[in-house]
Amino acid sequence: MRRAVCPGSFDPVTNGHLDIIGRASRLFDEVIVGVLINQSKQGLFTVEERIDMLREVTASYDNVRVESFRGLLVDFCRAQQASVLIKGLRAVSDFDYELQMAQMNIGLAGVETLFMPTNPLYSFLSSSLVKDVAKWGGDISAHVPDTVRQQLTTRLHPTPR
Ligand code: COD
Repeated sequence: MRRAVCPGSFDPVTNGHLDIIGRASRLFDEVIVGVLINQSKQGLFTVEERIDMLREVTASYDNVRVESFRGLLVDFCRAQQASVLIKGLRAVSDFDYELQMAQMNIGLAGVETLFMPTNPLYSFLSSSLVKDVAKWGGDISAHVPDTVRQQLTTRLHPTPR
């Protein structure tokens, strides 16, 4: 079985992430979305909330599964019996660090990284930017699925009691 991992923080998932996950699901028998548990960085959403959102928005893909991991990504790949990582590349600025990680991951455990060019519609999109725009009341409806937009609004602008 050809199995690939799409790793990330997904705090929260954006349409850019979803585009990469959907395209990967057409190339591999199974795609595992790996959500990093990062104890040194607190996100806006808990890992459980991020997983719930990811499961909801990938529910239409039969061959996509969402899991969390801590520690090294290559250890997660080994545990999932996946030898390929899929990463989206937005711009040249992404490439430098992604190349370093790809080379480290192949050296550590022989895990290959395949890069997919971002859909031009989403080439400027990141979770951080979406959170910033949402924080100041900007329209993010073109950038995240509706359920994510609603949860961002509730988290950032709770109704006063
Ligand atoms: N268009 C296309 N792709 C996108 C877009 C977009 N608009 N936005 C994000 N992506 C893709 C990128 O490929 C990105 O890598 C991935 O989605 C996830 O993005 P984020 O921002 O949610 O996640 P990151 O970049 O914080 O995730 C980093 C990892 C979790 C992959 C990394 O920190 C990691 O591997 N950590 C585990 C520890 C480890 O193994 N360290 C050693 C590495 S060599």
